[in-house]
Amino acid sequence: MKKEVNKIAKKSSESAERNETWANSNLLKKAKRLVLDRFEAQQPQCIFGENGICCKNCFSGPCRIIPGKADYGVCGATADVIVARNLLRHAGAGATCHTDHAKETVLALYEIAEGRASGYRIKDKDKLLLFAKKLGIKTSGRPIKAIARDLVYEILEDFRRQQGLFIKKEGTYLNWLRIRATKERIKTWAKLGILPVNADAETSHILHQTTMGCDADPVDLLLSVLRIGLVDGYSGLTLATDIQDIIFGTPMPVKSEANLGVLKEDYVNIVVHGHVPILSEKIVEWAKKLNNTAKRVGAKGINVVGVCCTGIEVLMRQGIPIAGHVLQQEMAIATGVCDLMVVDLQCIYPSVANVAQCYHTKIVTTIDYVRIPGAIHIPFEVDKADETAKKIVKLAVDNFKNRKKNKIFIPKEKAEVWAGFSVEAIIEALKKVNSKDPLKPLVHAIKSGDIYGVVGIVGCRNPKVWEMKFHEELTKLLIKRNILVVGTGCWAHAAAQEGLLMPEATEKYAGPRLKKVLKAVGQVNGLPALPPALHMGSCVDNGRIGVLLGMLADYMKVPIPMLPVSCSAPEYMAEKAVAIASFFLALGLAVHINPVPPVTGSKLVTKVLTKDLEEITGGKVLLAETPEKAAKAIIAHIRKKRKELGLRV
Ligand code: BF8
Repeated sequence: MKKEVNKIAKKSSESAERNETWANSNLLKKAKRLVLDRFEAQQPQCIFGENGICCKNCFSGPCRIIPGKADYGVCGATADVIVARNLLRHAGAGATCHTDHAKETVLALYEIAEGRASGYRIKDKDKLLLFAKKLGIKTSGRPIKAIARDLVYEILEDFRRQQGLFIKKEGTYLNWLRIRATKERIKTWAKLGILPVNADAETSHILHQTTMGCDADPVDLLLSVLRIGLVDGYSGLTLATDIQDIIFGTPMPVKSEANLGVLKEDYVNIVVHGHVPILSEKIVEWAKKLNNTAKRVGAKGINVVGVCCTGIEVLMRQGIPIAGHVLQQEMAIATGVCDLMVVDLQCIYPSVANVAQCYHTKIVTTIDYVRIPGAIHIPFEVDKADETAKKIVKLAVDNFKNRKKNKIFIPKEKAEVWAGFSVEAIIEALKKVNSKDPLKPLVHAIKSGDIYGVVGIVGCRNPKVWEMKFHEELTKLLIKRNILVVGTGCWAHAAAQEGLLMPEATEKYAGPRLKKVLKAVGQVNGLPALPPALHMGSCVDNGRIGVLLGMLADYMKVPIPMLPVSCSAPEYMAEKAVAIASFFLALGLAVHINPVPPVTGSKLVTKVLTKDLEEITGGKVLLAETPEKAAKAIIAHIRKKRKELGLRV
């Protein structure tokens, strides 16, 4: 075993020197390789866990399935049951991250509507009115805040509706799904009996369903995975994005920079990290207001940069530079110039507080249920947003003097990034080509094969596969084959750092036909070309991908599963990614997932996900462990779809 660990350690340290784009070897040498070292210390990882055949749901266990020796857990659960139950729990946990996020944003809108959150306004009134009308709320002649309050009531119904929950009632399901999903998909989900009724009840229900002695039917458990996917898709992702757009504005294309090189030695550096823009938007605002205060302590000003999805939120709407993806969060501290890292929720390594102890960095937690020993906790509430943000920014300024000069090393790497490609931004860009019928040129390009297909690449960066540069290589392979890539989350950090999210990348990497389209659309929009990979936002912005696909399907008058499109989460790590993948599978997409998800311990679950599901929702899981194999599988799927639609292959 020791030999094996050494082999992996050697392989990874060689890779660390190879992959300089984000893992600067000098920085890693100085900081002892952080997450990569901890990953190596965990080798070899548990094979039962990797195959999904470990059950810890009761205390007769933990049980694990050893084919031919122990085919059943103590209670008699088979590998199929254990794998399906585990998958459902992962999806449920992931969905709660997004539904909590969405609900807190909705409650912030409520406080704004009630006049108790004076630091915020409703920026996208048109979007608010659009959804209000769709939900049958009277809008004409009413103050915007009154309409917002009624909208919140309708949304909260999706978190408290009881009717139809246990006694089936036809036509009772999530309001947000009703107004955001296509009619065809709703019909399909209704037939399958998976339309969710109440987001919170559904996610708590699956804890019960998967407990010892409840559901022992793997197929039924997998149907629940799809239901949770819909909870995630509509009461999590799409809802969070829509309400954030209402409060902070719908993103439009914006240029900025990406990678650790965005940190500046002579500025007070504040890193915003986590997922929720409610806090980070205020930090950005107060950093501007207190810029002169920073000058009084000898800095040139205040430099706010982002990590993970909070970083992306403020990039999308404010053009704030992004310092890095999930694996770079500690590296930002190890530069020695991070004066303060303020975090909200999700994907925050507890280790940031340990790393900060080696430097002068202050870590500030802000959410009641996200605490880290060693961090300063400053509770953030929307009604006191301004005073809290001001306090946090001042703390950073005061800490500038504590820098340890001999510990400073900022990697030079950084790249230009274009972000802000919301669905509305894409439509606006297309309107410059055809103002009356903006989707027409896009659909025409898809039909003619100039755009061979559209692929969403999403999700995390995973230390298991980081040396492959899976995100970057897969993106390059697809755009070379004239496939337009859209994406979100840590993919966007990786793609940006590789220089794939800027107009110049089109000339360098796109296939000739895609290049022609992107240049044409870019040039009427004042750019040499649109980037070949469009940054659609943070992980919750995967809802934008769902909306875009729905619009394309409606325009082409075909169900979503018939579109020449696909998705990939090539380095997924978080349970949230399982929930997102479940949403995409319910939408009817072929979803490439890597590393291989913990389902291979069950032949039945693996078969349902990779084959049978295609007959059920139209979706299926694609397994491929290298960028080349993934590109091949995705392109084959798109070719099949084009053939079925009678398009050129
Ligand atoms: O929600 S992509 S590592 S940062 S989970 Fe986390 Fe994964 Fe990054 Fe944002 Ni998404």
